[in-house]
Amino acid sequence: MDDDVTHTRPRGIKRLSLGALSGLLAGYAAIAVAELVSAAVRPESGPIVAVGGAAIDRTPPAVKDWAIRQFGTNDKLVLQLGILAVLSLLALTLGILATRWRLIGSLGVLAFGAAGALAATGRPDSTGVTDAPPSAAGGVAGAALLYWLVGRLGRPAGTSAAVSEPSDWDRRGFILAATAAAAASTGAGLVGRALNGSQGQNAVASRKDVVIPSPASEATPTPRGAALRIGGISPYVTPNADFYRVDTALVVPKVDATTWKLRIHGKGLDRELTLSFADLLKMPLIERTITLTCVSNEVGGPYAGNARWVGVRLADLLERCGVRPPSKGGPADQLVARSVDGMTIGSPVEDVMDGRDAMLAVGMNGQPLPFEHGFPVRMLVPGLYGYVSACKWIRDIELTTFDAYDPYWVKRDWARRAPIKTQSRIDTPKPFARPKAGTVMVAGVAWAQHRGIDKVEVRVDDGPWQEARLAAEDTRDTWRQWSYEWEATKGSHTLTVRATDRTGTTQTAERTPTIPDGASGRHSVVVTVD
Ligand SMILES: Nc1nc2c(c(=O)[nH]1)N[C@H]1C(S)=C(S)[C@@H](COP(=O)(O)O)O[C@H]1N2
Ligand SMILES: [Mo]
Repeated sequence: MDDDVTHTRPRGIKRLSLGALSGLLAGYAAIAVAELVSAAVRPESGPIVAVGGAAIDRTPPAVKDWAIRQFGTNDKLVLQLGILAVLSLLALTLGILATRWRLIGSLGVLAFGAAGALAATGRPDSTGVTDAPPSAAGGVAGAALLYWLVGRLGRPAGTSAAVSEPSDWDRRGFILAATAAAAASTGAGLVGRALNGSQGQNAVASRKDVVIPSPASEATPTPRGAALRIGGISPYVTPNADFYRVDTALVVPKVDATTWKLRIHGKGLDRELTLSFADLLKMPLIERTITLTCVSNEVGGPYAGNARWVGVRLADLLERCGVRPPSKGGPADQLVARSVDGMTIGSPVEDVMDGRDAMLAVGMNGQPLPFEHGFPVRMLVPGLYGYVSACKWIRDIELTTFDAYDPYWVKRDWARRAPIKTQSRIDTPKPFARPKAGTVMVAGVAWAQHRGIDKVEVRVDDGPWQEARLAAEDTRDTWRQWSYEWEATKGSHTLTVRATDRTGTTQTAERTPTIPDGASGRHSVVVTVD
């Protein structure tokens, strides 16, 4: 009866390809609709960011370290592209499935929407079920589209077409539907993008308006001779644009300083405190040069930077609330900082109040904090690795105990307490460099924050340790440059460096991994002298 129709209906490879295409379009629509809906919720609730964030939360430290090593700060881009690739593959497969079992294909899309919604609500920064709608709506839109598009292809071969069925395969109809779906998705996606982008505009405007008052207590001027002029050495002060960035945020939080609030609460306070950004700027500000270091830094790695920060002394604020350190009978030994993106970072109350320049920083190298580095306010505690001290985009400080609460990284097997280990790095020559025989300048930086660096030594091959020349010390919270003039002879040589801190402890040769409390060992560079 409808013989001529059935045989124009796509079969075999052609049917599967059209199914795959439908799947891809459905996936695309799902993500675009989710993006659009996330603009009404918050950008972080979108499925790619949510699934990516969930993946970051669950990545074992070894894999995370590997990813950071392989891709550096591009690790997040690689992750998002990876998620897109996997999603495309899944969508394509579901599309092919749907050419045979239309409902099952669609339900598959719906299931991935549900998975995205689950990932979004399970993030540490999640505001709860309100984070579910973007992925859920995306899933529904994708499922419906797949059902509809595959419907255009007609019934699979081998099933009998009902007489009432309209024309089985309407080629032009399919092309029209597919094109319309692609166009609508692109539109939804672009509108979503634009809306999500504009949410950050208030934050950008608020940052432009920030004027940081001059500090009541200025940093010691950098002593002459603290910054050596040697090619290839890390500059004494790291420019903001070159400052390393380590965080779990797939989307850099854009916080509006005019609506930002910080709450200080918890155990042992006489009074809680809620501060606005303007309140903070009215307090006496301190300016300090502090070297920040990441616990994930491998021996010789790049995750250390030195900047001039301006902020409020954290101890002043805590004292205003009546907080006492454990040594003065205070009941709280852990200060937990929370960020707008749900990060939790725990520091010892004792360290924060022992007289060091722990601060809530608002300025970095003469500018308001860059968004990447925690605008409007971040914490810093000289001498502690960033993951136990340097909460960016901070919004809440809770006084508690180490027994009562494990913050984000501690839940992931990193140490509860982590003072920075004494380390030194050879910046020049670079590994596998080919310097000419004669005098070669070997130089780099050494750090042991809050203890200070007293000595740096260099060894060539298995020779004796030779004392390097140390640049002038700024403070014990800052790194120190060093240099050593090496009379290089032809051949392959290994240069090794070690530092001694002011407690008299020399950097150990024993190699430990970054987890749980920072890498130890000595940095070596192999060069061939021509
Ligand atoms: N909100 C938030 N703050 C954070 C982190 C994070 O992932 N989220 N990472 C911490 C870590 S591990 C380090 S080393 C420092 C890095 O600060 P930077 O990116 O400004 O160099 O930020 C800390 N503060
Ligand atoms: Mo870190």
